[in-house]
Amino acid sequence: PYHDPHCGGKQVIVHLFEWKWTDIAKECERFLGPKGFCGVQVSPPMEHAMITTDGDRPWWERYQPISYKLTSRSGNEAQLKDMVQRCKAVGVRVYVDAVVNHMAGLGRKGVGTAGSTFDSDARDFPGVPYTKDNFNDRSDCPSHDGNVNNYGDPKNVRNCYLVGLTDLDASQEYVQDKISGYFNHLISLGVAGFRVDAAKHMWPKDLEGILAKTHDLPEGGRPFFYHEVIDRNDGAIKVNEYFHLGYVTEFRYMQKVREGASDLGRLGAVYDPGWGMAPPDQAFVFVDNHDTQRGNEALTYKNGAEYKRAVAFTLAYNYGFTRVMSSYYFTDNSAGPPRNADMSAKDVIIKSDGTCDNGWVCEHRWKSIGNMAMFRNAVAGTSVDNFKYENGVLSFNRGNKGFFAMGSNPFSISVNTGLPAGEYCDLISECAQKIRVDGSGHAQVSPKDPSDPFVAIITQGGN
Ligand code: AAO
Repeated sequence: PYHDPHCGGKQVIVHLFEWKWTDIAKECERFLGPKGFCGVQVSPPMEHAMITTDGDRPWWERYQPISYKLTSRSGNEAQLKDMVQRCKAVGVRVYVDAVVNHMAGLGRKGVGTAGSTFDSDARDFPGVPYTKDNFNDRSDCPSHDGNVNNYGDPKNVRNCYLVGLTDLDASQEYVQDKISGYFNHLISLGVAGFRVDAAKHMWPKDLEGILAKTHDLPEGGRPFFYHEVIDRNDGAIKVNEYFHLGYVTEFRYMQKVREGASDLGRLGAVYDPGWGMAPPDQAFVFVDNHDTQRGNEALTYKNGAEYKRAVAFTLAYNYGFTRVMSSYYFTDNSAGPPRNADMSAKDVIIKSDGTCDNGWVCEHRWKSIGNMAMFRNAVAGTSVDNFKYENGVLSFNRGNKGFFAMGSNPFSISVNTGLPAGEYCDLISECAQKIRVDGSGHAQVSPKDPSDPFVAIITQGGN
């Protein structure tokens, strides 16, 4: 019931990490709507702590809630509402990164981004309000220091403090009312769904209570939910505990696709049910996210061509519900978004060639990524056929609706596309070339731009 993103059957979300609401509204209108994106995951919109480290404000301050007032580093409530409505008007929905497992970290006190006072050590957050009684205390948590430190014990994972963040007791009806009240406020503004941050650290039955108090969307239907549950088959918490509550993040996909991006033949086995991976209709998948792009395991924009292969493949293949990452350039893992002297985030500037400026990477505007949303929409529901890896080129068709090929190098292949005869636009080149399919389904296929070795064609609206 929580699996419908409410975007008219479209299939791809982009995470515009740390973008301002005013910039996201424009991006919906000028790019995401026309390119067929289903929606945007936005950074946490609630009031958060302001943390200064080395003269900068780290991105992660936004994962330390002070209240559910909608003033954050990305903008205020009026700007949020304007964004949500303008995006919706062009068919793009907004999904909120919901930080509700905890409030700000121990040792912090002061004023949040909306002006509310707080004192974490006293567990006092008058902007909600939450008081000491609304938090888990040491008697609920079996760890020696009060922090999450044993992923083999569900009680430790869910009742102790994740990296010292004050852990709410969401079994309380009062806490469930406050969290669902936050969701309902956002839903009334037009938000279509939520990423539940640190859902692994929340008891599924507490989430059930919160979701039961969460309203339908104004246009009808349950909001879309996807839960951040890191299950690498190495702990007590399993993704399947959350299946009835929405999609679950599938971190094993991240590993599989990284391995496959440098050894393309392995991409046929990215979904490994034997490893406990969530089935396709439960798995929320991505090549990297805002955490993993700061670790050393995932492919990111810094990997260039290999990254493009991983993302383009993810969008071409038929596993899971897909999210594309859109970043800002960074070297310091804590560094916040590109900013002005007054700490506000810089505007996203679009250059004449369609790429971004002012420190924003905009992976979603790279041709072999942004143009694949249309492909995934057009082939939804079809199987992967004629999966082939030959002479350094990976190719397959999606039923009789689409054909995709990519290589580590430029290529030219004669191949059975599985498509009916016709002339189809190559989506990657934005129709700068057409691919001619003959009566037997065969075509001669090569990338238009040798430095971007991808070809994608669809039958529906694609010629
Ligand atoms: C900041 C400071 C802290 C300070 C704290 C409180 O950095 O030093 O103590 O404030 O003042 C973000 C930042 C944090 C930041 C926090 C609050 O990342 O650094 O803390 O904001 O400002 C676990 C959780 C998962 C979480 C992830 C980071 O399960 O939910 O840690 N992600 C979300 C957000 C994230 C955010 C928060 C949660 C908090 O996406 O941005 O934090 O709101 C294992 C476990 C995982 C665990 C990881 C990392 O996984 O299975 O559950 O994730 O470790 O601790 C191998 C390993 C496996 C490992 C896996 C990771 O497979 O075998 O053990 O890799 O992929």
